[in-house]
Amino acid sequence: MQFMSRIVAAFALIFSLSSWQADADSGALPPPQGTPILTMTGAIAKTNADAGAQFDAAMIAALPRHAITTGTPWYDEPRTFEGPLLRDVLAAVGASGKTLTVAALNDYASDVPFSDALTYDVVIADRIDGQPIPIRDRGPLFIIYPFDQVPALKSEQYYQRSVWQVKSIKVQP
Ligand SMILES: Nc1nc2c(c(=O)[nH]1)N[C@H]1C(S)=C(S)[C@@H](COP(=O)(O)O)O[C@H]1N2
Ligand SMILES: [Mo]
Repeated sequence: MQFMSRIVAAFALIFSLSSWQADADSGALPPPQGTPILTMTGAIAKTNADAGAQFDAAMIAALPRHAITTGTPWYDEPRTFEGPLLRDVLAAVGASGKTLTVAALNDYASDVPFSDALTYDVVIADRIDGQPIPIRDRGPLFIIYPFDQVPALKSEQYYQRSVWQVKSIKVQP
């Protein structure tokens, strides 16, 4: 495991030194039918609105799903967070860049290295223990790293990047 984590760390370093493009998903991005809950802007190849690329809850729910059961600083017990992988959301808009500026409904914002999305199975959770996440419980979208699966992530640096009440992601070169 020690060896593997060194390999992971080495790749993370290499990723951090270059700009990365998510695997471009072919096809157009349809406009949202419902209320947009996530707006992507910046270095993205696909848009569906003047504001950039907007997703409603159904569009987020239609992406491939991934679940992480982990303890976090926000809840006393481990919870199961489910939603698309951050890297799949980036791919869906043809994002390329180095830094993701993730902003929240409460005006918090955090810079997330693009490489985190490739190195770790980071989820943009829209469900907690199988239920939609209310805004008062840090929803509707919550960035969750696999903390229990990769214990090195249990640090203030990654907690700061775990933005809850996510409303927008700006892809910076
Ligand atoms: N939307 C939002 N996400 C956020 C924060 C915040 O204030 N708002 N604080 C960040 C920081 S600095 C940390 S350490 C963790 C834990 O913050 P909390 O204990 O205030 O929830 O959430 C991160 N995500
Ligand atoms: Mo923090």
